[in-house]
Amino acid sequence: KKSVLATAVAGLALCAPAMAGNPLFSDIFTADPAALVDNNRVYLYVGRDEAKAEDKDYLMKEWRVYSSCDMKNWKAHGVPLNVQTFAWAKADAWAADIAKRNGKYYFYATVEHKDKPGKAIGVAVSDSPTGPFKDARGSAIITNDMTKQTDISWDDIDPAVFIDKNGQAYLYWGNQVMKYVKLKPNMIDVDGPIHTVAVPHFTEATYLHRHGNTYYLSWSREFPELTAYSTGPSATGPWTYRGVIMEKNEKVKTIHHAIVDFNGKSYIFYHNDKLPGGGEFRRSVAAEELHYNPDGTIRFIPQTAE
Ligand code: FUB
Repeated sequence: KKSVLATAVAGLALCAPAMAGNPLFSDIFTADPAALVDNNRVYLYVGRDEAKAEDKDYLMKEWRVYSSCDMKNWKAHGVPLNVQTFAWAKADAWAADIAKRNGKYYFYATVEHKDKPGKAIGVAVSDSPTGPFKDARGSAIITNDMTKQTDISWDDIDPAVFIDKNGQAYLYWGNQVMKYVKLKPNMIDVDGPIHTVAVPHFTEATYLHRHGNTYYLSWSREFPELTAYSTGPSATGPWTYRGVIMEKNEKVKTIHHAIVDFNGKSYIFYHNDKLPGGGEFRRSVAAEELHYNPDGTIRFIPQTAE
């Protein structure tokens, strides 16, 4: 029989920061990571790529959630929500992001709208990071009206939610044009006008985080995509372009990322095509440690198999 001390030490060893091999999950194809650190665990939300090898488009119906206390051992928690969670949506569980406020978890998700043109963003809520989530407002928080000549049906995708130190929440999103809007404290309504942000070669997959007193706005640039970033003194800039932190993938053109601090280290999650049988519509989520230089810039991150 193990002593209480031995059990505690074993538990600690299990939760010492380590890195699992990449890709993180090998039972299914996964894409578009979103991450949340909560109660000493990192929760990783991914879209499930269900396309067959010969398919020429995404087939994504649900999100999956995994969690870890050490970045090495991942627990699968199943399907916290899917396209049907939003009665007004008809397909495409594309990229998402999550935030916690007042003990509730708010999940912002890209889906194809049933009645409005193209993609829209919904928000679902749960009392637990592993779900189940339910539609928080019964309608999309962001829709595409296709009123401008330049509008494309997928320009309202890839939400990134950020809650600032003063409690103000922001939703960033977009494809080709980066947009953001303030959120009301209820996290489910927008507060004020939609703004656009000009960053070099913006494609999609906006991400906003803070490290120390610096705000980091990152995104996928060009196509095939590289991960690039700017820094600024506030959640709305002004932004100074700092360069590329991750090179494009070998085969798959997208790379969608998320960045978190966890257990005293920083990590970037992204997707590539490294799971056997992988490809454009059969992606796999991976993680790397991310290092900040003393001047606050981010060191270039090579992709590894570790
Ligand atoms: O997974 C579908 C779309 O591909 C995402 O919304 C984009 O970020 C890109 O990864």
